[in-house]
Amino acid sequence: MRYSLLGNGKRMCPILCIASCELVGGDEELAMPLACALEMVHAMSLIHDDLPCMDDDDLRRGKPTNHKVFGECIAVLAGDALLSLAFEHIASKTKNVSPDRVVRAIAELGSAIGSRGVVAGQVVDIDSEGKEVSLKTLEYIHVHKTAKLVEASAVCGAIVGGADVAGIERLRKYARSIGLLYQVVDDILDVTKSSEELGKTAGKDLASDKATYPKLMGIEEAKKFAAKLVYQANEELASFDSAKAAPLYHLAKYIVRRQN
Ligand code: GRG
Repeated sequence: MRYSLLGNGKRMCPILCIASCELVGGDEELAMPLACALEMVHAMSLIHDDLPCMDDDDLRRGKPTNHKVFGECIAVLAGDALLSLAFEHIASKTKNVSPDRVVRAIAELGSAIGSRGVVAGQVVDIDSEGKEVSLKTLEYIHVHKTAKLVEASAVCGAIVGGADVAGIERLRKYARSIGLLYQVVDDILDVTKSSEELGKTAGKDLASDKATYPKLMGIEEAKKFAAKLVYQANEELASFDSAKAAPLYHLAKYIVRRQN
């Protein structure tokens, strides 16, 4: 559990959760247990995603994957225990937030990662392997597999920070856009990085089986789509105080400009 949770991840979900809480006027401490829980859920999803029965990856963040170090059984159980600890941590460590808000945040997270959220995205992703995938299906996969947890991060932060319904919904849409943006940029980087490595114009991802945005719409259209998602995300922030929203503007910018 420690091996995967305390590694050198970007901590995007916790940062988003705390920034959303602060944007709506809450203190960092209100959102900290939630922020930690989000990282636990993220870590467990990576452990399970890397297993031989799923993506069968040997490396994560430049280090051997959890099951390579501890074996498959312990990796499955470490993921299970992180998921369980996440909810225990929110319920037992959140302080100075009304029980109503804590329960709403728990419900939001539970629904975001379950059979209508992250798990649904993973099911469709696995089911699509080796098949021709439409743009609509690709978007379904990423909106669920990746963006749902990002969305829950912003929404949970906003709930414990005391946001009203309109504020929560704006942050939900902002987060959905940056969650999808993350994947579009990932797909673009796969192409551009492998092009650099191979010294040719078509990178390995264009040739591989995996459906990606550049493969389905072309690299230039994928870049335009990324720019549109940044614009949509920023539009949702427009009604908030711009100084308070600065971390969230920067987060969108960071995602679109990242190089790895
Ligand atoms: C969540 C209940 C539950 C089950 C998990 C295995 C699975 C079901 C879902 C897969 C989810 C998954 C791995 C989505 C991809 C998310 C994503 C963008 C990963 C990449 O994360 P990085 O590299 O993470 O940005 P770090 O933390 O290294 O910065």
